[in-house]
Amino acid sequence: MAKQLIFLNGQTEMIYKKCFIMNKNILILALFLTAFTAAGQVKKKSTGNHPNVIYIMADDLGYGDLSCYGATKIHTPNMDKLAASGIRFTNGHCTSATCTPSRYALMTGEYPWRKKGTGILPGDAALIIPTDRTTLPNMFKKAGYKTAIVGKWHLGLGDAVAKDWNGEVKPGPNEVGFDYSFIFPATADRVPTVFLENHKIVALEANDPIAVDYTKKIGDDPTGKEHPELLKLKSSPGQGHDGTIVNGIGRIGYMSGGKLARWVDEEVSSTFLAKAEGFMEKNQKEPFFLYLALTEPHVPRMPATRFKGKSGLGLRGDVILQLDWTVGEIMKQLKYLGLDKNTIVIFSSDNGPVLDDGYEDEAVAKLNGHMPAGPMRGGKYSALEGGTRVPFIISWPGKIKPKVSDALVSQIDVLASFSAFLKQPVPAGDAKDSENLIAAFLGKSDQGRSVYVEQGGALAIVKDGWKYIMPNKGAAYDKLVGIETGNSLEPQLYNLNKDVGEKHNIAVQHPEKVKELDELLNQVKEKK
Ligand code: NG6
Ligand code: CA
Repeated sequence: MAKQLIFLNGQTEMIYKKCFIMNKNILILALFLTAFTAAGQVKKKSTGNHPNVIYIMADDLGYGDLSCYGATKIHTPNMDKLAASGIRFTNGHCTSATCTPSRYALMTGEYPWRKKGTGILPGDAALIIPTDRTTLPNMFKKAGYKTAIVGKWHLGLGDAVAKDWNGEVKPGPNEVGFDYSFIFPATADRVPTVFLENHKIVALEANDPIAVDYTKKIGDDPTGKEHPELLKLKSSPGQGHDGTIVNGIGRIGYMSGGKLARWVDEEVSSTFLAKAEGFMEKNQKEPFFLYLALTEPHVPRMPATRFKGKSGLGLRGDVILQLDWTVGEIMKQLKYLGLDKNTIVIFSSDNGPVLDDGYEDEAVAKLNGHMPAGPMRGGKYSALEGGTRVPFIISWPGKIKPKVSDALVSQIDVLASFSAFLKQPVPAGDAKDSENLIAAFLGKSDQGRSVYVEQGGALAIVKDGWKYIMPNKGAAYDKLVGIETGNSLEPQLYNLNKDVGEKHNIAVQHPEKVKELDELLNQVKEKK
């Protein structure tokens, strides 16, 4: 529909919306008549028992990055509105302090550290989600939902690293339960920098095939290493973002060909938005589950031109404004389609924040006192709270009473919670770490998990507010990214109820607690 006009300019957008509202009654009447003349083909809108569910995942957004979570140097009105209309969790978590493992847990309901090969994947990795097990999307599908992923995937594609990117690239999201997929394979800073729609690279020309390599340079494209003068965003020294240059940005890895198919970073976000809006519109008459995996504020931070310079905090702040705007557009689309009262929107982030993650984009220099992790210590890559405690918001207007909840909840619990809600039993052995927290998710209870394992470099376990980080080798401070990792050869014990900033390691004072939590962590690890 004409909704695509939204990207022309603000004025066109306004005009379009006014026309839409004026014509809405006529439209409703027409839809009503069409529905009843096409007897037998009438599809039911989602109902209270089967509301639509949109899960929006930000990439590397920290606990303190939104104004509804206390940020004062950046203003995120759309996120604030979402939080004010639903539950804002103060103790909401991803499982891991990086992307692939967190997303693995969201999809499978299983702690990622149980399985080898669930660390940050290169862009040519094979699919790591099993295709014969219960997943979040195939559970929704079984319950009669239309399912889609739009955005970042980062869980591998195909059966092997060596694959032909020019044919059907599978198995992937469609094989683990998504009816529709529009994705990029890994991260915005990794090749191949292309979109895939249901197995196929978008806009790939037969006479310009794509090849991808993570071991050596291929093709004639300049690399960031050989030609730093060609870069519009400089790579940070020593972080490896100096492979093939695409759109003036050096990437991790090398690619050749597919010139027309390569994305323009400034358009990635609006492309995902358009695809998400299209899916919502097309499936407005049946319940749908949409996993919208946005790329902000992951590197390379390169927003649409109209957001550049808007935050005053450099490009990292600018892409957070773009993220906020995008969420606002999703909410508007729900309203236009008349689905706002019947859609649960969940918003969270796949790991904590990082400033310098590979590019010299002034994230550090222009921070201006902003605290991406809020009061938490650590960030991305860290076993400290900043690694996994992230924004976590659930809204369902009319059904959920707005509030702030301190319940300990995790993305890993979405699968068991919604399978209980939709009465879709999970076969024994599947989703074994996922807990049914639907009462907490819908605001009927303040009781979350009592035990939870967090993954940075080290594993940590939280029980009733006590947190134990097991001894782990490795630097306590990652100099490249400027983040405390939580690694220490000594056991660490924190009382999060009194010390959310993990300032006081009280392991020496409480040896019995250390022992109890160490044993408990081992028990969880051994759970069959
Ligand atoms: C790291 C990259 C970082 C980022 C991250 C993945 C280096 C030195 N750093 O390995 O730039 O791409 O992987 O981020 O290569 S994540 O959010 O997808 O986990
Ligand atoms: Ca991430």
